Amino acid sequence: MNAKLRRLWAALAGLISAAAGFALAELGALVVAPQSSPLLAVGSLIIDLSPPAVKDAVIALFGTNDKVFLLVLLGIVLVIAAAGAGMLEFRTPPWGTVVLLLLGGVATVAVVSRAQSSALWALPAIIGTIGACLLLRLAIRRLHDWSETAATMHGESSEPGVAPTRRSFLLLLGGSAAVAVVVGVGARIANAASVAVTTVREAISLPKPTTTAAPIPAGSSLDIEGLSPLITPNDDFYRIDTALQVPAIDPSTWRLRVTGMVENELEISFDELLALPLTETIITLMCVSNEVGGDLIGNAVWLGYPIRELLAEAKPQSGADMVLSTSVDGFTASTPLEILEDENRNSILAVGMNGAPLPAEHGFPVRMVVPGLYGYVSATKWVTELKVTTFDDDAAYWTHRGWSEKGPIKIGSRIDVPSNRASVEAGTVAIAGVAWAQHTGIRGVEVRVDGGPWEPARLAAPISSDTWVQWVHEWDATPDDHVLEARATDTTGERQSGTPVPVVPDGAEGWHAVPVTVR
Ligand SMILES: Nc1nc2c(c(=O)[nH]1)N[C@H]1C(S)=C(S)[C@@H](COP(=O)(O)O)O[C@H]1N2
Ligand SMILES: [Mo]
Repeated sequence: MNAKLRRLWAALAGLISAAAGFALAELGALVVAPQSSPLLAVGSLIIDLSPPAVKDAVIALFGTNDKVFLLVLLGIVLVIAAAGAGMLEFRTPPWGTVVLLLLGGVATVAVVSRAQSSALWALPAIIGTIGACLLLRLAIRRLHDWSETAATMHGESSEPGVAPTRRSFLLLLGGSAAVAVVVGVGARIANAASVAVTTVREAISLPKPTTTAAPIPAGSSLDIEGLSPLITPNDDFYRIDTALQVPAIDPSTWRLRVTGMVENELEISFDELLALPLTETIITLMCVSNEVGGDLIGNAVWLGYPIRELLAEAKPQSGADMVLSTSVDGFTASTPLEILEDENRNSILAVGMNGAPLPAEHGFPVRMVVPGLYGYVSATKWVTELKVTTFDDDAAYWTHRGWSEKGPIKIGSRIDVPSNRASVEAGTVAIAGVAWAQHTGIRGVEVRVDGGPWEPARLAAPISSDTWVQWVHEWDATPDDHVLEARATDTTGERQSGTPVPVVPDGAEGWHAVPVTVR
């Protein structure tokens, strides 16, 4: 192998390593945040940093193609730098690696300097940089092996000793290139799509509700530090789904179809849905997988259209007893038809959450919310179809996996303060938390210390039977280790059971017990 050929192979190794790094970063951005992709971040940084004179000149020359020009220029610079890194690494290691590290450093700075970035956004660029450096070192080592065996064999590449070293270099390079192109392009397209949907979402202004939720009663929020807020902010709302990547749905292409055992199959677009009289309703959503004391529960103000109205228009046939809702990602939930048709239950197709369009991870543009049922049998996000059917004929995603086909939420309560294993000062200590019995309502909560007598807690004014309620109990704490427990009673008199039951197949049971130390 002559020197020129070696340099060429080394340059190619540099290029493919950089490409693999970018692909890895795009893949990371799929998980972290689409805006954390270094490719566009570097472009934006250059736009922001270039002096106005340069910008004007570029715009004068290329007009509206200025961005294209910039990206092409950036691409050329990157190709030269990456190829150079390969050649440097071959001749004077580790200088090629240093060049890649520098490029990665610039990309990382570009990402974290973007508007609204978080420190986490640096991760894709860092992972990509590490991947690129490792690949470059490995590839160059193999190139050395190949060129050394070739040299000892007097350059006879047909010699048996040369073939394996050559093959392992070419395989590494070819394999990495193929994976980088497939993964990189795929992930880039997905990231671009979700950035586009984010932009669309931010431009949406939701209509005012025709029916507003009754005002939240005074005194329903207790002012106790550490107690869960009555309304859970969107950013703190628990998220549970099977989606590896949050679906990116353009609302202008979104349709909901009502199908199956109905007189009138129907289809509705997002704009048509927004034009209907919308209802505002406060509902506490909860996951069946919530352990006793867990945080897979949240309360939000939802804006949406009553599902019963849509069903009334579709006219379910007699014999139907279930609605199988399907998400764009294939997830399904089975909800009793009777519950969705119930005049006294605000089951809605939600478009808004706490005054904003649904966040992408909570089902943008449209999801279901049903009071009183666990999310897995009712709260389909990114919903696209409601099939009226029967429990005999159809089963939902989690039913196939061993969970109960029906999932009414069980009565429960949680102690928020003092927190688990907290150390508190002796004297009056507020024991406070939340309790829920969705669509039935909470009558009371009791608290006990060290298995002693149950004492009634003070309930805050509830918003409605569909929401959780806050409670507090003033405890005269004496120095020692103690265990606090709480139990709730619903408005029918049913008391929360203390016998532990696991979450599978239809929700956990038991009292939340919190050990604390009083000093
Ligand atoms: N498309 C889709 N919708 C889904 C799920 C899912 O996996 N995919 N999970 C359900 C479950 S188990 C719960 S508890 C709720 C959670 O909703 P959240 O993530 O908005 O809190 O969504 C429900 N809707
Ligand atoms: Mo869930």
